[in-house]
Amino acid sequence: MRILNTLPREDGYHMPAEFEQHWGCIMIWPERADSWQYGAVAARHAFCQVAEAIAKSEQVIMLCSFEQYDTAREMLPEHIQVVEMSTDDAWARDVCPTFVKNDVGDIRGIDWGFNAWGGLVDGLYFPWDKDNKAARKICDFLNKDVYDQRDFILEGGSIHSDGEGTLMVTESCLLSAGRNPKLSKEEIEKRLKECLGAEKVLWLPCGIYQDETNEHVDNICAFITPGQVVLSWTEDKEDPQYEMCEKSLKYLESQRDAQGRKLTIHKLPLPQPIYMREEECRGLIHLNGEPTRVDGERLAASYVNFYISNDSIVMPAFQDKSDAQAKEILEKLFPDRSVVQIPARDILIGGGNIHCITQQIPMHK
Ligand code: KQY
Repeated sequence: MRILNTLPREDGYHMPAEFEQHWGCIMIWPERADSWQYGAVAARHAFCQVAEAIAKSEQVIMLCSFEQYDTAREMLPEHIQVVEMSTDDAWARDVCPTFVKNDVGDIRGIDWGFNAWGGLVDGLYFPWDKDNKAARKICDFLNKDVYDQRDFILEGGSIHSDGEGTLMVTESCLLSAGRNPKLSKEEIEKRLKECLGAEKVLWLPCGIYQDETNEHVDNICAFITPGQVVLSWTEDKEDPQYEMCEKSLKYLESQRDAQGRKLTIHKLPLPQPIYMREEECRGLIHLNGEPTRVDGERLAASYVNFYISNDSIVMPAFQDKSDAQAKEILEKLFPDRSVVQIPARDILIGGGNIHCITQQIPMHK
C-alpha cells in the first residue's frame, strides 16, 4: 500500500455511485456503552441482520475489538469475515475510506480527517483517534493505495455521488463550524471535486431535524440512478421538518446535474416522529461524563438511510404506519433489487441508520 499526496481526479479516479457493482461492504461491531443501550445486545442483532442481508450478494467484513471478537464470531455466519480493529464506535460510513475508481477498474481509498462530527466545537464523543486511523488501516489490509486527506474533515455520510460527475452534500454539515472553518464554501467544493472526480456539487441547504451529524445528506436524500433522487418528505406543516424538506425540494428543482439533466425527485415519506423512551435512556451508560440521550428526545429517523447492495435495498423499519409504503416506493424505484426491511430502532438510538453503519467497496480488478 502506498500513501499518496496527489489528488484522485488528476490521477484519473472518481467516486462511483452506490448503485454500481460492489466487491464488498465494511461494517463495525457495536460496543460503545453510551451509544448502544443495554450492552448493545439488541443493536448487535440488528447489525447481524443488516450484515446477513448484504452478504447475500457481496462480501461483508465486520471489524470489531479484541474484546468482542468471540461474540461477533459466534453471532455472525461463517461467510462474514470478522477482523479485529480498534475503533471508537460503529459508524463505518463515516470512518472507513471513501473508495474511488479509475477507468481500468483499479480502486484506491481516501483517508479523510475524522473528528467525531465536529471535534471540540460540537463533536459527539472524545477521543476519536481510533476512528481517525481506521481508513488507513483498512486500505492497508485490503492492500489498496490511500490518499492522505487527513487535513480535510469529512465523513462518508456527508457525501453522495451519482458516479457521473455529480455530488450531493448539505450546507449545514459541510459548512459547520466544527469541520473545516478555515475553508470557504468555494474551497470546500474545489476539494470535493478534486478528490471525488466530480464537476458539479449539489448543496442541499439542510437535512433531517435533530440529526446530530449537522444533518448528513445520507439521511435526507439519495441518488437512485443518475438524474434521479429520493427525498425524505413530510406533509405535516406543524413539524419543523416540513420547512426543511420544502427548502431541499425547491433547491433540487432549481438545479441541473453535471450532465445537464434536470433531476427527477421521488418523495419518500418520513415515519412519524420517534422519541427516546425512559427505559432506553436507562440502558445507556455515560462515558467520560459526556451527555447521552434524554427521555423524550426526538431521533432523526428516515427511510432514506438505506444501503444499496448488489441485489437488494437494505432499509430500516420503525414499526410505523409508513413502513409498508416506503418499502413499496423503493420496490418500484429499484425493480431489479429486492427490498429488505430491518427493524432499526436500536440502530437509530445510536444516532444513525443502515447507511451510516455500512461502507461499500466498489467492484475492482
Ligand atoms: O453517521 C451517523 N449518522 C453517525 C452518527 C453518530 C452518532 C454518535 N452517537
